[in-house]
Amino acid sequence: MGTAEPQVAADARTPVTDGFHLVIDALRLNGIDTIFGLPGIPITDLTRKAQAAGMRVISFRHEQNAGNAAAIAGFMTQKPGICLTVSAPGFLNGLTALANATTNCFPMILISGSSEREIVDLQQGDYEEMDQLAIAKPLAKAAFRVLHAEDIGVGVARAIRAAVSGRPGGVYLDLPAKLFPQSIDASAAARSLIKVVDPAPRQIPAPDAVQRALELLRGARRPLVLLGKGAAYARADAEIRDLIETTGIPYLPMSMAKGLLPDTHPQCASAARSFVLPEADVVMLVGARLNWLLSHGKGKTWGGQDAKAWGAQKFIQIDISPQEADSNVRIDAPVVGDIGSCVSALLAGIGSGWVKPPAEWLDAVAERKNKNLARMAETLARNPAPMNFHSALNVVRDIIRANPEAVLVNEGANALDFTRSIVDMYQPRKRLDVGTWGVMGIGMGFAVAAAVVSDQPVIAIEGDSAFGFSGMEVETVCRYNLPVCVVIMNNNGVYRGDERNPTGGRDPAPLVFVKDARYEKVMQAFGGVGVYATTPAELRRAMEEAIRSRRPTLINAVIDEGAGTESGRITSLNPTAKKT
Ligand code: ADP
Ligand code: TPW
Ligand code: MG
Repeated sequence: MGTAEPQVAADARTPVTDGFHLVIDALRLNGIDTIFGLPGIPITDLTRKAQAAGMRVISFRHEQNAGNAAAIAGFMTQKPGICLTVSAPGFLNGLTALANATTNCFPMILISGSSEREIVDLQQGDYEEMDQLAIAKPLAKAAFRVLHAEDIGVGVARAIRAAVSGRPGGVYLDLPAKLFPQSIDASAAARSLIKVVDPAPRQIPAPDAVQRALELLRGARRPLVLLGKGAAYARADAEIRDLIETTGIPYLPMSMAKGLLPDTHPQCASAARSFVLPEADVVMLVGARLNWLLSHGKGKTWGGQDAKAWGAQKFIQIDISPQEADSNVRIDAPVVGDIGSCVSALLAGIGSGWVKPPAEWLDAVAERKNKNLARMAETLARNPAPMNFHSALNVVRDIIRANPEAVLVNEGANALDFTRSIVDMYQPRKRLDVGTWGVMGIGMGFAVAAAVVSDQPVIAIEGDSAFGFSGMEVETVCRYNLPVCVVIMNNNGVYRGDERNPTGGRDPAPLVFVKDARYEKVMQAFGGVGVYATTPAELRRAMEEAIRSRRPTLINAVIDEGAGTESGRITSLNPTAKKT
């Protein structure tokens, strides 16, 4: 496909360049140095030329994993992650990740090659024909198409701004095949490029909104702060810590906000979650939405009489999106702005005369927390045979404590919920998981991106079902020799592995897999290290060695097939769940 190198025009005096080089130049000019993708017509040469130009090009085995990698790279760096795919089927494979990125407020740009417009629009049956722009629009924060080489600079600039400004999200950029070989005068091309100035402008909150929030906080008897992944994304780590410690208010981190302050912080109320949510009188949300993960701010979780009833709380919500407030319950004090600016404004307004929350409240939280932590410690100390989630995750907990810089990727149901509650995080943006949708399949894409972006060891704790969605990417892990240690919590199935076909017929039950599957051999097939572990001691040894060696490793941790519960901890969303 396409022309290879910048050419010289017929008169041999005017240097020209082409669409391929302009796309690469536009990205690099904006500090984007990595592409996650999968080659093929019409973007094969783009991947080659990007690598030749010094970009990192990480080629995957399926576009969904490249897309998930781009999305989480965006979350980790505040720069849009780039996913590059071919037309129709490749584009569609990447689209799930794009939609997931938009849902989670992760900045990414899906760039897909597309077929010939004239043929697509007349539906004449082009190679991989599809009206990709129209299909992407409802799933993306924004979608653009570039038809002329001189517009590539504008197209890339718009895509970057759309992805990272305001509430971040997924952006689609459609690049038709014909664009790439278009030649253009090199000096005109250089002038057409845009280095985006201030792509994610600060948004300073209104002073009266800050005052309103402070008044509510001052009057609270039982205040609580909820930190969400928006707070983790914002990189206002020092300000957030300052706010929490200055006010003395207990806080709860949402899953991907774990580690924003160490989970072992004395004010962390995670172990008393079911106590603090209904008991709190003023709740301040910092980059967290009152969606299903917080029971929509109402119902019994929040002290309401039944599932629909509101509790008695008053809410403060810090968010960059002015439309977020009142989405589920009344927000008494919305503070609209970027989290860094909002938290700084709150801190400035607090001044020196701040009175910490009543001892009664802090003592009650501490008492509940200590009781639950003691109970958890007892459970973790047990060493049952076969190994269960607790005894396996007790090892992971120790490993992360000893290696707090490691990135933890996590998906599954029980494998997710138990890891979230058992494994403490100590540093911001180190826990990457299924996010707002609870989507399976993020595992290997996130793990590859985390290793590429951070160069830190990555530990992926995967349900055996969850792993299956992206498992082929262990080849990618091996090919790029990434320090990724995958631990499969292998309980022979979705939620558990002990179901039977009630008819006694020849087919297995829908939730179970091949018994005693040897997942570690998948990693061995590509030259990585595979370990079969049936005890916590074996698991510990293998994980320590993986961290030490930085070699691609997959540990098949064999878990009691009857240990899990249906849907993990979200049985409330599954009222017909099989009781176990
Ligand atoms: P969680 O799942 O952890 O509760 P959500 O994804 O539901 O978190 O919420 C994240 C929120 O953070 C979104 O409403 C988003 O608009 C907001 N957000 C993202 N980045 C920023 C930022 N820099 N400043 C303020 N709010 C932000
Ligand atoms: C894209 C539904 C939620 S959790 C899960 C599925 C299939 C797998 C649970 O089994 P696993 O974990 O991973 O073995 P464990 O420890 O409980 O045994 N398709 C998509 N997303 C979701 N969420 C599902 C299906 C689901
Ligand atoms: Mg399982």
